[in-house]
Amino acid sequence: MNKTLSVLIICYLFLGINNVDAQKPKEIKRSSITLKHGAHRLGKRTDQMMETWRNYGLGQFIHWGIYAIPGGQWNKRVYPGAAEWIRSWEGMPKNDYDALYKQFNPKNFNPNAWAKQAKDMGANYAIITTKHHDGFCLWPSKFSDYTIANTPYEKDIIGQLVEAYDKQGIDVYLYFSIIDWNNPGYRSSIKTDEDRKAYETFKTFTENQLVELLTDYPTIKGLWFDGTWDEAWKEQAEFADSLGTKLRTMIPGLVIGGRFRPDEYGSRGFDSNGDLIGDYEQGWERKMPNSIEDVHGNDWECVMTIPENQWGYQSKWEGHIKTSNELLEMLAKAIALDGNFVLNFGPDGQGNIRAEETKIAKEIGDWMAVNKNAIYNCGNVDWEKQDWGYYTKNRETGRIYMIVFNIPISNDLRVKTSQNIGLSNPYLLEKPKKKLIAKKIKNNEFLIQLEPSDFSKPLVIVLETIDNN
Ligand code: FHN
Repeated sequence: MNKTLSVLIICYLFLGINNVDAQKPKEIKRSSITLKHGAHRLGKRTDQMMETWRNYGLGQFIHWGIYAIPGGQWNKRVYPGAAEWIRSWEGMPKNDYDALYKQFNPKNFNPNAWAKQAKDMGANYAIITTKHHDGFCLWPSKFSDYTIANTPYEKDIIGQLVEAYDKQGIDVYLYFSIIDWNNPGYRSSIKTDEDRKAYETFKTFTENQLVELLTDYPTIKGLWFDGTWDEAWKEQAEFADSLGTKLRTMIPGLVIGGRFRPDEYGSRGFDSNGDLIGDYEQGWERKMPNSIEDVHGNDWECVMTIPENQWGYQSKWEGHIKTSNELLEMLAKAIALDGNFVLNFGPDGQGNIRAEETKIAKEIGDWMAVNKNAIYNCGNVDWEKQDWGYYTKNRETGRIYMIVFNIPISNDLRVKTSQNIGLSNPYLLEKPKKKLIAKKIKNNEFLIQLEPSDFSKPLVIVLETIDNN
């Protein structure tokens, strides 16, 4: 390493530039630092598995664990945070939480019904929590006693879910929290030699559990990592990198997002050069990009809750609860910006999916049944965005869709195509025989004229384009 580079790196570390926000690409010129554990690839993965991932469109997230038993409340007090974090609250005695598994016996758990509901909603993939930050394992891990095997329920939940979702043709991704409040070797930071020794045992445990998951559930398509923000984990660039390589050899094509491993300066998501680590950007949690520029040409996924911030079961949903139309708009936006959209479900301690979630799944599913062609296999169109909604384009056929959320009072929807691209025969996806008129008002500008109608769900208009170039 030359002198200038060392000085640069020292400034970099001292000024804390690499801590700005590990989940955001930094505006640093490419290749400013040579990294051993940074991005191993620039640009998107082009293999079949990743093509499949890119074309999923809609996914389902499931947060389930023993936190579903208190459901965000203890001793009649409501925990103000996300229900799956209740153990971290002063109002929740740790011993009480850690004994909850002895009651876990979800009599109504029906993996086939869950998978069918996801299928009917239109989900092509599902991300399922195997272990959240509390360390409780929904599979009978050989490396921990804090597992489903030691509950009154006993049976392997992950195994049943993988089987049921596989049967429905929904690809399964396993959520795994690196943070594990139950493991004695776990540390959030390493301050002493003793911590370091303990953390070494934790690393071995983590590796064992991950290898176990891929061995026991070989049909899964990827791992979804969480809880990687600890200082202790951010020091594990070399270990995490080699573990990632090992896991990828076990299941070729395995998809792992950008949250898993840090680079040698502790940057996660994006390395210290601003390049994406992993297969896709995982930072869009309960938020969405606004424009295609925001996603920097990377694959990405938005994970979204129905209430403001509840992933695990919270018996008392408070604040704004999103409607299916709001969620459909997020889905359309995600597709229009080349991403996937994943909607979270938090079943209760008995294994029931709550009525509000079932209603939303049904409403989304009803819309998807008619309009899925505008979602699956679709991505961005580089035409100027209009206020009525979002364009999407089928990556194979090139067919363009307009997903309309706002109809102007004139009932005319403006379409500005790219240079010398004309339009013919637009039609509503739900009524293909009913042709709409595309009135040309300028070279690349058209008004699609709708008839006044009741409008309670987003409309999809199919566009046929004519290339006059
Ligand atoms: O702390 C978790 C949270 O409980 C939830 O699992 C979400 C899902 O993306 N991830 C973490 C926060 O980033």
